[in-house]
Amino acid sequence: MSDQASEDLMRRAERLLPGGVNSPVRAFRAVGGGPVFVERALGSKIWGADGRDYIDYVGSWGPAILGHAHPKVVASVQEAAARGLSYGAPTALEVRFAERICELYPSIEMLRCVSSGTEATMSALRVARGFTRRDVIVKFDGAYHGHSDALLVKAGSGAATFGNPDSAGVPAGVVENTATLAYNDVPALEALFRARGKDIACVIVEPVAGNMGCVPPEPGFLAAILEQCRAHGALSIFDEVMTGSRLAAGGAQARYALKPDLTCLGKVVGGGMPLAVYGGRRDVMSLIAPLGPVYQAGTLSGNPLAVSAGLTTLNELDAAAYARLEKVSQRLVDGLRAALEKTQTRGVVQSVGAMLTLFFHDGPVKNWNDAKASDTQKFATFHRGLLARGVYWPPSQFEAAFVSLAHTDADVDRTVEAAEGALRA
Ligand code: KE4
Repeated sequence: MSDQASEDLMRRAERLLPGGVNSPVRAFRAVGGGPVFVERALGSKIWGADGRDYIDYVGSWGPAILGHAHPKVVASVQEAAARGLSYGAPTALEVRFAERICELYPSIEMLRCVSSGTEATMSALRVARGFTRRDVIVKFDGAYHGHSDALLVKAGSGAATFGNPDSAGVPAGVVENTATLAYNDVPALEALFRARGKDIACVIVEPVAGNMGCVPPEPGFLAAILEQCRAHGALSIFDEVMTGSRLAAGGAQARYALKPDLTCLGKVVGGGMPLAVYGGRRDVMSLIAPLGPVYQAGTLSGNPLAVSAGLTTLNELDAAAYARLEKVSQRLVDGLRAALEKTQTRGVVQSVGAMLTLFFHDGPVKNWNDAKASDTQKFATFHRGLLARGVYWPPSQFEAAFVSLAHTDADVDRTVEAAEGALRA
């Protein structure tokens, strides 16, 4: 069923925006067909340019955990806007926000607000290199930490590989100190530290991977990262831009009872507005200007509207909210697994809390090598089938789907019915 209004908008957009979008994944290139141009959203729904509504599992890629346009969040932004949109000066709001984050994340003793997850991870890497006076950074294949140069490296194979740029415009010199390893591969991590431990500034990890699809950490994997970093004088960085305050009030680190040296947050903590955070050990964060020699700055950092949206969102996320998220997410996971079974489809559903992925793969998917063996054509057909049945699913096999507090049991049951139909197509 074509959405003529979106198609018309896409033709205009493509003349002026690369691929017609302001972020690549939105172009639907991985699933074919044109994107839905969204007119508005409320609760668990979005409305396309042609007026059709969809049950939404993108949720702005994670921020919309309360559901879209939550009245308290909207009101808080409106009230803040009436007092001025941005001052470029400190505010009491930012102090309250910082106090709230430190309450929720005991590993964060000091933090800095920025405007995107990319800025948060880029800045965390810089302060880790400044603190350790070392250059090598370690990431995992299939993980995405935003688009700063040092993190755009091609996936390796097997043992550690030192980065080949994974984007044009990134000089080899910028990524020569970026090592990549397979996610969940503790022996390879230990081998890299044996070989290069004294050169490693930090290890950055998605504590639950979401950017290769949802891949949980194997038991002991995250603890091994903290242990290796501690033993070799490197810093552990949990990139919780996606998992933070989604998997628990205190993020994946609370769920797995771990304390990284640095943490990056975004998405949920900004409630849908441009707000992200990096923070952690006081002795590390004290190196950030104007206190210390590591420079980082931002015109709109800690913007009062964004902080209002973030604070209001966090205030809604109490224990009952997380219990509900777990319950509704499990209903969806169980329903999708049943649909795979009923339609005798080769697939696996992997989830942690309110983030999940249906892989067209026998499973388990434990790393990027596993994930990229998924049947992406089958995923594309599945995605189009869901869309035609009124369900808006992340337009890539290598993304996580997000459940919000606004998703009802009826939404989930309708989604499972649509999935069964799409799987039979
Ligand atoms: P932003 O710069 O897009 O705010 O955050 C980058 C980032 C950092 N760390 C993690 C774990 C992330 O998931 C992200 C961004 N996530 C993607 C979705 N996979 C954002 C969607 C997009 O790129 O349009």
